[in-house]
Amino acid sequence: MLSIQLTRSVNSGPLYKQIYQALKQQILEGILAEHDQLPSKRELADHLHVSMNSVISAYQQLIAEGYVYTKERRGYFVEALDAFIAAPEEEIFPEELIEKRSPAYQFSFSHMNADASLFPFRAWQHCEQQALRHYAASLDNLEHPQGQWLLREEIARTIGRTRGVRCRPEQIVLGASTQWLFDLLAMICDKHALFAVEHPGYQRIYQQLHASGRPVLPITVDYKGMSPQELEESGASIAVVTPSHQMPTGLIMPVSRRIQLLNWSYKEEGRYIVEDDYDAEFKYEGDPIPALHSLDDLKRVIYVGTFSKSLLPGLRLSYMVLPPALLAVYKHQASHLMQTSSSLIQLALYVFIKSGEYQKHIKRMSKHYKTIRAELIESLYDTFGSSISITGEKAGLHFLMEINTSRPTGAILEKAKEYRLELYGMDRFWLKETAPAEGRPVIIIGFARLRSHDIASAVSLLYRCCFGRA
Ligand code: 76U
Repeated sequence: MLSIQLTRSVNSGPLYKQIYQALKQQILEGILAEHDQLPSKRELADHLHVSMNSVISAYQQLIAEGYVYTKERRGYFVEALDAFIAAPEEEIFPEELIEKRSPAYQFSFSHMNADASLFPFRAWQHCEQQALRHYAASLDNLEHPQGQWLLREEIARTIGRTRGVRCRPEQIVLGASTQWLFDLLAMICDKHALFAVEHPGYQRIYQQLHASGRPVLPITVDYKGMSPQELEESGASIAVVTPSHQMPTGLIMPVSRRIQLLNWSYKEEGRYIVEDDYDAEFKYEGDPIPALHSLDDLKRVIYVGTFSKSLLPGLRLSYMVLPPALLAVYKHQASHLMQTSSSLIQLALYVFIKSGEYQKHIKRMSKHYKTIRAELIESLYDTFGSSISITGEKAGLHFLMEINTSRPTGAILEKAKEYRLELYGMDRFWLKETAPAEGRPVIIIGFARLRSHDIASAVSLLYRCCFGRA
């Protein structure tokens, strides 16, 4: 008779599970050979002093998984299984794959944050409740591939009013990240079309487009934005730009360059400009500058927006506005792809915008970021004096700081790590293969998560990174 050890303690799990495990193990190890007959249910139950039900459940599970088969009126038999061709190895998980917890920074100058401590979570919760109360029934099926209609309608209204982007909800495609939307774009744009991206620029989009299998062309950003000459010579037909606040230089593209880029797109069929308007909600001096999309009468601009900066990166909600010609291609080639962002978040956001909470939040955050940014800049100049120059500070949640120090950027970033200061340099945005010329170090200063009372300490640490003992 089979040898099976059962443990009858609270923690050892149900008896049928133990019988099932033991038999499975013996089959896999070949202790029970193929076509061996197993004891009858009654025999095994008597032998193990367990109820028939425990044996029945164990046998049923083994049959369901295919370890055991039955023959009518003859009983239970071990299935014929191939032996594994590889011997089991001692389990060693590669050291480099073990996830380390990200360091606890003292202060953050990261450009990747928004300020969660000022987010109106109560109001958000209320909107989620409203969304559940009115739309819970719609959560039981897959939503439209482009996302919830109600939210698309609300976004179309909002960007019409705040960014001058005139579009219909039908043109909007929602997605869980800007990166994913670029994946979609790569799918629906002509296979031979080459993408041009800003250099320096946003690495993640560059890498994403690269992964779509075609060369991606980094085009120099001069003092007005992406160079139209270099773009024309590159042979690209889709140019990705950040006109409201160039990532990372912070430059606001003047209308002269906007017109030049639009004219570039009008010169040939199939040319498009992707306007990535990631942090346009925050503009500190004068009125907001309308999106490049608003100047485009020939429908060559694909507008991309995100709620990562205006609300929270953790919401994972972005969208793009497709010109009708590309929308037709999307419908034909990509609408089998399911929506990637959560319906519940979309519906909550719809209520959040509709009830006016969104605009209230943007207003409050603009005021807050404006103050933090002014205090930070003042503190930087007080501490560093004339050894720094700041650029790109007129909009968005970051600016650049060039430092007149002999210490290279790498050494500054190393020091920052040592002081648990989150800090990034321009190398992060370097897309061309040629190494950057060794000039003065330039670092990117994000201020979204800085608290007013931390500014002096954070700036003094930053000073030590640049000028303190090596
Ligand atoms: C986003 C640019 C240029 C879009 C961005 C960002 O997926 O909607 C930066 C880094 O949150 P998503 O992307 C928004 N376009 O810089 C946001 N930047 C990233 C998160 F902050 C990371 O990796 O340097």
